Amino acid sequence: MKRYFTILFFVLAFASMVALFTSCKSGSKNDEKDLTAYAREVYVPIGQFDKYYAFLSGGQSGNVLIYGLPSGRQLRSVPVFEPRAAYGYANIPGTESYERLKATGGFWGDTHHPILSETHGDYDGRFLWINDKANNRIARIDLSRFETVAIAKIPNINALHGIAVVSPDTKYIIGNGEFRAEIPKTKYDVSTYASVMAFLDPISLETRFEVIMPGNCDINDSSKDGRWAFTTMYDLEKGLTIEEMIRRDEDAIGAIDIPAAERALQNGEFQVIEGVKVIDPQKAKEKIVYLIPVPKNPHGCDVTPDGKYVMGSGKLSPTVTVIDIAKIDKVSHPRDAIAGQPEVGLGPLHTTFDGRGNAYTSLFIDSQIVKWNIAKAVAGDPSYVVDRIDIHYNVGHTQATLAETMHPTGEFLLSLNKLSKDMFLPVGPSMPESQELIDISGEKMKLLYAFPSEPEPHDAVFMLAKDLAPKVKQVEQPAPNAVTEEKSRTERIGPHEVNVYMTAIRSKFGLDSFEVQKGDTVHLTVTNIETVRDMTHGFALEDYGINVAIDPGQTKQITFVADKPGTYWYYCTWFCSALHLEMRGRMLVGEIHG
Ligand code: RUQ
Ligand code: CUA
Repeated sequence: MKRYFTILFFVLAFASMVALFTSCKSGSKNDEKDLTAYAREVYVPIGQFDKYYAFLSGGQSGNVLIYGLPSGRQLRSVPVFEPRAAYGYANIPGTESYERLKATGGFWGDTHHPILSETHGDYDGRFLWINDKANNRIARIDLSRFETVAIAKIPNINALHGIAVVSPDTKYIIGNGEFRAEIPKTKYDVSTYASVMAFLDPISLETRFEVIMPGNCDINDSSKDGRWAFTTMYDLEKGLTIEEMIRRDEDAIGAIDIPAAERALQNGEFQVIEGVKVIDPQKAKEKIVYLIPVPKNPHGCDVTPDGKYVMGSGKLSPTVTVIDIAKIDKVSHPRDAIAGQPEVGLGPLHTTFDGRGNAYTSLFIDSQIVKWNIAKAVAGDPSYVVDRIDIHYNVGHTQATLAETMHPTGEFLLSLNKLSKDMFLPVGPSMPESQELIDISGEKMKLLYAFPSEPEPHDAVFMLAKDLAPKVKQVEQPAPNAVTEEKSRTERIGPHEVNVYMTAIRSKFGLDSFEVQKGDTVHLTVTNIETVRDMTHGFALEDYGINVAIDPGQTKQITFVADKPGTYWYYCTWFCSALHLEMRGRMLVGEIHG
């Protein structure tokens, strides 16, 4: 057994390299005769909408990518942990978005897991959350405007990795630390290394409490009834090097009894560390954390749509461990909660569901998606594997449409592949990532097509367009500080401070010019007074590093110091009309102050 794992480890480590030399045979991806049929399945005629929104994490790009499915057309990307001048997001000191990033850990993030808000176990279209593994942050995106509205840093966590909504009504967002380090981090001390699971308020993102875990954590999910928070744990050895982390053949899925943790909290069984109530389950009266053994270094953690099972995908073991959730606190040994452990292939990373009793597991090493029947696997029926399909290449996450809800649609599955190699035109030594869309509506899976993306989508979630599109705002309601056309003006409020107010509408700013003095602090307020969707204007000020986008109805405020004398044109950056180029004005910076 030991030898098998050692071999498997090396296979895993070198899989990408080997695949690079062996799998570059374009044209072998689909059966020629099926191509038109497949194309018809994904073709969305001009003027018609995609059936699904797909939200993909942007990984080290620090954003969220939004695609329409099945077309694979990219609709937008939402900047989260990175500045984006085009939208005026976090690119100008003093603005809310800029100061929020600065205060929570900086202007770059590593986003992994997008999750959607739920009501009664189904998506309600209000919010999307995404983690920043690199800076231990979480962000909330308001889906009525596809904009990041809140970001928080989670205390006592190193590498905030798995996040999940606590079903069915989003009571908490749970987030774990993948790495272990000192808690609290006051000095170097290996003996205090730990990892925690944090329970966050979904709106304020405040950490309500944390639970210390007996090892590291990786990927999370929750039971459908709000009772359990689950996490895969791949380093129960508490190793510090790769060799130490893979020493044992057994790790675990950790299950946190949420009501028991809440009771411990009420009974004062916690310590406040870094301002957060931290529960040490070893000191609690009630049992809070259960460890269900799973083979060596598991990865994905996925609860079935009916809430019956939680599954740990094997990674270094060719199996998926199926755990009967109802048995976790009933059996004398946690091992007895295991309902099945089907072998699925090499390098299983994540499992997703179609709501018809089938599971789909991504196989990183085999570069395959395997479809298997859950009931058969649990019953020990050897014919549990239904189908396998080759993907291109080295799939990480895989997600089926609405698989995280209680009502999956079982229509499409996205294979989020780590390497694209020969799939697209070369764009340098580094290639785009490859997402493959698979039709899972029938018995056999059908690979429809692939589309590239910026690096690198880790995970994806989907919403039916009909459930979200009607909730998306068309124009903003005027804010209390909105400027009206008659009120465009300049107002000196101090010897070195000026307020400037102006409107923007096709194709004119409220002020053709305004005058300030060198050294003045300028508080600029611009309101877009358009009343129709899509008429976004921009305000860019040449040589001052300023650009904002102002959506219809929206008001933006920017403060800067006019530290250079002379004439500086401001102009609209969104091509809004035939007179877009003329939509500009001058900031005149005098030298009265010397
Ligand atoms: S992890 S390839 Cu960051 Cu989601 Cu599994
Ligand atoms: Cu307004 Cu271009």
